[in-house]
Amino acid sequence: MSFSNKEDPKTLVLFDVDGTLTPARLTISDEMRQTLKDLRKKVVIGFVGGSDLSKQVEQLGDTVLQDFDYCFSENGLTAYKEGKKLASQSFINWIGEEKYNQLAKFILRYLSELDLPIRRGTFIEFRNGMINVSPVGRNASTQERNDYEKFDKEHNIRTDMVAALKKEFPDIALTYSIGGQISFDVFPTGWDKTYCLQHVQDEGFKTIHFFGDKAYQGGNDWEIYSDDRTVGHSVSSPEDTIRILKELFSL
Ligand code: M1P
Repeated sequence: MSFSNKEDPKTLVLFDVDGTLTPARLTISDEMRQTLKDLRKKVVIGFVGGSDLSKQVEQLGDTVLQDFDYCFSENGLTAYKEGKKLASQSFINWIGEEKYNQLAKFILRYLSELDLPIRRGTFIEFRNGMINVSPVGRNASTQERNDYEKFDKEHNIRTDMVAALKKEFPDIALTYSIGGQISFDVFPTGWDKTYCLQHVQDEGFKTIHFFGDKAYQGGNDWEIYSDDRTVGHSVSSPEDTIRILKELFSL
């Protein structure tokens, strides 16, 4: 067991990123940074997000691999412990080129037929452990993101599209997760945030806390929040996360 420098090395605290450590897609505040620094002296800390590492670096800072004991990108498909990379799997190996082609063609056709007020670029982002599908495109600005999110809620764009994909590909064991503002993630069933727990389950932790803002059925924190291996904390904002941490760990 490493982490012997901590007051309580057998407690791990994992955090979702968007809406939990930072406002959606924005950067970490000084207050959150300091709170995590204080917490890290006491326990082992890590984050688990759906985004890839480059986006988490944008949000959590260039030194993210040094600032957290565990870094789990793409739900743990890309994983680091104490700055060192752990073994990972890939979405494309799992699904195979032929089925992925069918899926991508269906998605692009479906997107091309949607009536949307604006479109930007990068409609399918191909990641190591998943694909991310965005009707407006991942190059949307912050304002365009906010506008799209509102439009999506009014017109059920993403929920309808997920229903269409489920209907079209009932034989592929895929999970569709609407976790952010402008997109949804598509990954093999089981590769949700609980995937990261396999990296820590034999590490001797007695308690694993998880903090997330989408801890409701259908939200992308639900599976890990409700998993028997974690103590789940549902938060409403990064400020709420800080409040609970201060109470729980006497910071
Ligand atoms: O972390 C939540 C989600 O954040 C982004 O979503 P969006 O761009 O739609 O706001 C994406 O990185 C997504 O993969 C992730 O699940």
